[in-house]
Amino acid sequence: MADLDVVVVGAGFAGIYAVHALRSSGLTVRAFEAGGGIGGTWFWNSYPGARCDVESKDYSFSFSPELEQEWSWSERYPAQPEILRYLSHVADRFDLWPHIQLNTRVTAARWDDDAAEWTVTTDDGAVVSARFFVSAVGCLSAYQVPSLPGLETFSGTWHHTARWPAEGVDFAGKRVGLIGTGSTGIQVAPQIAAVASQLYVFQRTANYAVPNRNRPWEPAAEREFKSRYRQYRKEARESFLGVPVAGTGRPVLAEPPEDVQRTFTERWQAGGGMPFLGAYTDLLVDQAANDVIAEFMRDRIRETVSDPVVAELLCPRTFPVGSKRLCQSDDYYAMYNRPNVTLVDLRSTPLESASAGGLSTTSAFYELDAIVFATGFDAISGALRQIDVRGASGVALADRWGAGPHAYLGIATAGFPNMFIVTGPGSPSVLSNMALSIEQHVEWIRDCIGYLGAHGFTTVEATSDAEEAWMAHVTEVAYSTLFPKADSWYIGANIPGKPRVFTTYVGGVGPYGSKCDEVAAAGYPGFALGAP
Ligand code: N01
Repeated sequence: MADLDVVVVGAGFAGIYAVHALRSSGLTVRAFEAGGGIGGTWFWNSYPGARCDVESKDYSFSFSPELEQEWSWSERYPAQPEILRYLSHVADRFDLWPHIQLNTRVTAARWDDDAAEWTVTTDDGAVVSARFFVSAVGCLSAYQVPSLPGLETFSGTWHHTARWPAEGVDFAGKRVGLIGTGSTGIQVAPQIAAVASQLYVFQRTANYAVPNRNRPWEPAAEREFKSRYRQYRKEARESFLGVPVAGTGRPVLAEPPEDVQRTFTERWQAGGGMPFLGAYTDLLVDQAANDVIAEFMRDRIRETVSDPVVAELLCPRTFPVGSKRLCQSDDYYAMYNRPNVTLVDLRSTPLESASAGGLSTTSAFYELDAIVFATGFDAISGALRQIDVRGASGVALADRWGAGPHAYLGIATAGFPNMFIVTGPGSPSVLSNMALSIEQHVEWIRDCIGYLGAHGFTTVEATSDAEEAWMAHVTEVAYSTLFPKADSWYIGANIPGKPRVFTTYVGGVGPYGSKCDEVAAAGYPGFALGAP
């Protein structure tokens, strides 16, 4: 008999809720977390300026009406320390700590065909068996530092934003080089510029950012909102992104230009990426429509950045707006008006190497005391592939996913019985409100395990046919949009040699949830259920 019913890997939003939901249904559960604290991505990414780009009222658990009433967010967009305090409160309130083992990395998981259980090995050498193996490793956990010749000789300090020292980094009076201008780079840059003597931003691809318009959540507004929280959560589950967004419901190309300007300006003033991209129905499916929003955004950059040459370098031109994560910042573009900030264009002068004193491009040497890498992640599949996961007949997950990650409904992959992936490849995951998508997945997994027990089954495994058909659908929907046009981490383009496969389901959170519900209600077609 297995030691546990379920082993969960990770204790971020997904692992925390998995522990709670599965325990509440009577199962024995242990979560292993590599970090020294809970929080997952929010534990590791403690760089200055780290803040969620989904509003706190959305980026929070909905499973407990009491929890959502008693917790008060201080701001519209939650900062990293506040998210960690929230998750810690959740762990206290629901007594989850005894079931989470910190500072423990899962190194291997092996399915035993005969015993019909998983054997899980951790980096302290311990081995535990479980009937089910739930990956809650997160989509953005395996960070990447680009191979930069000479980095080992650099005499200053360097850090990746996803492994930020808990004690912080003192940039006061330092010359700092920042590589990367994605969501992270755009958040951390103004914070460094405020204290460093000089900040060089090494930009390979200019990026779009909309204002946050972050502000405190006033008590009166909070009270009013909380009086209708339940209804709001329901609307969120049925929505496209996992956040109810009111669009005009019309295509931008059919709209008079003055109305378009007014609509975009209003949404720009209100702040936030989702309402901006959700303003019109064709922005993410029609290049001509996207060109309209792109030009509006480039105009905002030009009117913010005083040096016209720098402004033009900051104007994105190589991908449709929204096909990479739309960044959010109230101070990124204006930062370039500071005398201590220099933009280095890596398109015209690529980065060549590091040396003891700094970084060299093909045209100049930059003397630096510190380097910050905001260079992203081996996303979606990277963290799970770092574990030696072996399914039926000893097949390695890394081999099974050699041509790209795939999973039926984004939850389970053929050949790996009793293994579930929270927000895995083929689910809306990173293109949705992750907190909500995590809850939906965890509840589906809990109900599936409950169904097996109630009907005398012990194993569940996605069939190859169902998985293939689902991934074909995921691909078809993706290629009806502009998303695949970008060289983004969504499609694996940021990792040398990674297969170019778009694995996020962009058919909408609401329709996706209905499909999952239908599968459960019909007795799990597309899955093979087995009895002893
Ligand atoms: O990573 P990224 P991120 N030389 O991959 C550059 C979430 N998130 O950590 O575009 C030079 O987006 C790379 O350049 P290019 C969010 O989902 C959310 O910023 O490949 N540059 C790019 O500029 C987000 O999408 C929040 O040409 C190199 C940057 O590094 C996801 O995390 C906050 C390079 C990487 O951008 C990842 O964001 C933060 C090289 N060799 C993150 N290699 C919020 O909620 C890479 N780059 C607000």
